[in-house]
Amino acid sequence: MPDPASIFRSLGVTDDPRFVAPSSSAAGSVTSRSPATGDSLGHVKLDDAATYDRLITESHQTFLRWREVPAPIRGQVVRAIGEEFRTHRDTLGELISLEMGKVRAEGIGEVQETIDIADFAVGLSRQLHGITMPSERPEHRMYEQWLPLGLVGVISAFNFPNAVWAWNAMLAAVCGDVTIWKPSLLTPLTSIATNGIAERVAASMGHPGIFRLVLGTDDVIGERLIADKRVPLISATGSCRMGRRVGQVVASRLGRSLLELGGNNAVIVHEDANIDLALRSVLFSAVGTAGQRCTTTRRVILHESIAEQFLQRLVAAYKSIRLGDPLKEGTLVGPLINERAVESYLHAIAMAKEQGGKVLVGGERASLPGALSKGHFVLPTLVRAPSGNQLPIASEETFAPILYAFTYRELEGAIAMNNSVDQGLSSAIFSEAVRNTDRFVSPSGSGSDCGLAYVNLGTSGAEIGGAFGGEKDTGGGRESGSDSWKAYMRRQTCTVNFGGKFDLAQGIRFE
Ligand code: UN1
Repeated sequence: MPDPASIFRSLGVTDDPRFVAPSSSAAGSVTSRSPATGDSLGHVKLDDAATYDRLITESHQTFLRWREVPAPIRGQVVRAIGEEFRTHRDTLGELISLEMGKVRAEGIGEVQETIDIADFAVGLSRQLHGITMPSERPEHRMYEQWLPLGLVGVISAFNFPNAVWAWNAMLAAVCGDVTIWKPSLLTPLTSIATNGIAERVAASMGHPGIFRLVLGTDDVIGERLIADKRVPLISATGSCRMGRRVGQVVASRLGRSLLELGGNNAVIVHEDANIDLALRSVLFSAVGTAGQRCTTTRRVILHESIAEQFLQRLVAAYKSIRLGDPLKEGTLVGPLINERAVESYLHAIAMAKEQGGKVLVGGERASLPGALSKGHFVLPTLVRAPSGNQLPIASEETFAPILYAFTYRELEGAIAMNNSVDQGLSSAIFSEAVRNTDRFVSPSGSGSDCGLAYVNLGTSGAEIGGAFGGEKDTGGGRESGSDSWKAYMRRQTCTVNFGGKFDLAQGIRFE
């Protein structure tokens, strides 16, 4: 097993006093464990309230300096950070794989996503443009400008311990903001490495303190951060339950929140679909990252004419999945993050059976030999809903590789099923006919009600260029590409009178 201390050394991140080697112990710390073996990877000392407070005060001072740096120059700092992630992509990807449990290729893919958003942010640093509009008064001019916002609090989950920070932090940096990152305590080593790389590069270019990491519990740090008026934006990625809390607290202080919460994503496979394509796509979307993406396919809605054939082939594919050590070449599915996740998986399967669902493949904990015997492995599972499609457990998001299969006769019914859950993140349709695919993404909005809609692709694996996020209980926020950067800036409408005459809008006379 690679050793985190030597990974930190090769990444040039050796100065975080919060990291304690696995062989030592430290009071007030949490232990990071490999989900594949249960072994300790090291301990992390948690920050307390006083440290948090000092960090926010310092960060405000940093912000006052950083916002004076012209945006394209800020972009050069982000460019250098992106280059450093490029250099260390594979090593950092392996650390993600080690600590979070996703397979090596996906760990590396996650760092690639960080590199991509850094590139995007560099371009953006010369394009943070506002519009101009004509004034109704002579010799007046109106325009909008976008200004740095301040401190941006980023709360992230264990499943994307590197890229979700980058979606926020790379944009925030070019926008002139300082990022305060509170990562999941299930993946603290990845966050120390990630933030450490960015901070080291920025500091070497004369800009220390733009990227701050605060490690602590929800009680001590999370609650303080979301209630803190000095932090105008909280961007939170995680469960709907967490997002509700964040949304309420931030709204009560009239702050701004950007919420990217749970998904319950469906794929519709129509009778005229390219079945080979649909099978491969559904398989990756449903079992990739062991079902622990917010974009994981959790429901497959099959046209009744192809359902039997599709399920048979899917069962065969599930049986051939190589489950095991995420760092080993050829493994397709690694472990779940911890024992609690295994319990949720087992609970959902028990509920599905009770509700009349039929487990077609999987449905139990996987026992692997040797060092992996203490890992949190489960079998990827396919459950067929009873006829009539009543399977209430399928409306819940269980963060595990469980796919529920439903059938339909008319496309309208399939779209209604797609939209029938509380969450609205990702969705997909497979069909070779534009009549069906464009019905799914109809400009009237009567198709998929999700923030992401795919045609002939699975529900996961978004590119960074688009705005990422969803509707309903998914929280409505948009991160990453397109114009998501606007969330990290404040808008100012400027009206200039260059004529020197007193002239009121709306034709009001005030003589
Ligand atoms: C998440 O699971 O929180 O679209 C993010 C995807 C990835 C991002 C997932 N690009 O699957």
